[in-house]
Amino acid sequence: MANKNSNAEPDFVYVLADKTVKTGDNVFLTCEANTSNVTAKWEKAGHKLQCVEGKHKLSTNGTRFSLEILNAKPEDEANYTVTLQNQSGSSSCSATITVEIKDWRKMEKKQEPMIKALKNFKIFSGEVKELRFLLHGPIGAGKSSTINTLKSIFEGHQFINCLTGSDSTGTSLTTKYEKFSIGPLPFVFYDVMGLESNEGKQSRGVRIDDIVNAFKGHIPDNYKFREDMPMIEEHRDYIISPTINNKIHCLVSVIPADRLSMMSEDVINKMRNIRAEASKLGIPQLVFMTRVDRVCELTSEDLGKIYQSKKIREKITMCSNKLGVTENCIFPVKNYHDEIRGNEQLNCLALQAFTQIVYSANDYIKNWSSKQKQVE
Ligand SMILES: Nc1nc2c(ncn2[C@@H]2O[C@H](COP(=O)(O)OP(=O)(O)O)[C@@H](O)[C@H]2O)c(=O)[nH]1
Ligand SMILES: [Mg+2]
Repeated sequence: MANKNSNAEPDFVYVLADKTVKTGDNVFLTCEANTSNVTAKWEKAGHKLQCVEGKHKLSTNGTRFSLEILNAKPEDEANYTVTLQNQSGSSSCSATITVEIKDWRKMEKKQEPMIKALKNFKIFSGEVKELRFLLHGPIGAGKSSTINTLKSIFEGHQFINCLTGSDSTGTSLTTKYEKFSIGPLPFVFYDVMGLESNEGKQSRGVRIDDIVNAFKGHIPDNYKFREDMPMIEEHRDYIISPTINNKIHCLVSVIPADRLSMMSEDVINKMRNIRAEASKLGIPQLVFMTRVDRVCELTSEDLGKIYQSKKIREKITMCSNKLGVTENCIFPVKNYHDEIRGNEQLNCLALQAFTQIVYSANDYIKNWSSKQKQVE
């Protein structure tokens, strides 16, 4: 190389290359000049790079000029430029660093092991015929759709729109205490009438005292809830001495991700009150956050990337703050909605969430069992 040390105008032998890294990785940008008789100036997004100790490492080795960025963070994502200069002139090149967020939760990729585990699941106590889940949440949250999704996984066919309401319905479709089974599994769902709040009017939907009655096992199947009065002992169908088989074993709050920020105080307060009542009775509680495809393009295009999505993560944090639930109790799900075919990723998300509520309900049964033994 004749002009390596001469006063030639700087030029690049190798230019910087674009890099895509995960958070926490180190990134190495390097270029090679035609001469070592140059100084290198680095820029980030068009401004002089402010070197930070422990973050940036600049180095020169003969004709090689490098920048190392340690422990990449989303804020390191930018276009970086190096300008080589000497008395004969200058030359620049740029590269973009993209920082992907690491999966913040593990996504199960195979549905079969989860399906098998649920099919073989044995309830802790032989006295308990089935684990009973109560789904509650605002109208249009996706409660019926969630049941449809699980049914379609275990019953092998699609259940689009047979139970679900339309997006625009102003009032709830579900008014009965109706039981939904999931194939032959010992798990049943009750989908209680939506929690409504109609423009300034009082909140409607199932009364909190009736939800508590359901928790405790006083409400029979197919009871039609009334807004004006709760179920009372004097009612001919009131279950006076409920057994464990009449009670609710796990509460599932269903929250639509795309409407979270618009939910009224009224509905939120009602949900918080219901959760508080469940806590008093020792009933485990989890949250299904539905309609995730509506809030994140990345997720909508590839459900497998849901746990890399910043938007979904933000929604989970928002949901956690609003409802006062820890983030690890919130499960994002997407329901069958306009799909024609089954989708394994969609099933996996639903199955992960379902598995959690099954284990939580079973924990409730374990507690109940050990209390029974103490009494005996
Ligand atoms: N895009 C999308 N739409 C959904 C999802 N879950 C439910 N929906 C739609 O949201 C609307 C309300 O759902 P529905 O299950 O009837 O809500 P419910 O009132 O809580 O029972 C329906 O049009 C569903 O098709 C989802 O995960 N993604
Ligand atoms: Mg419904």
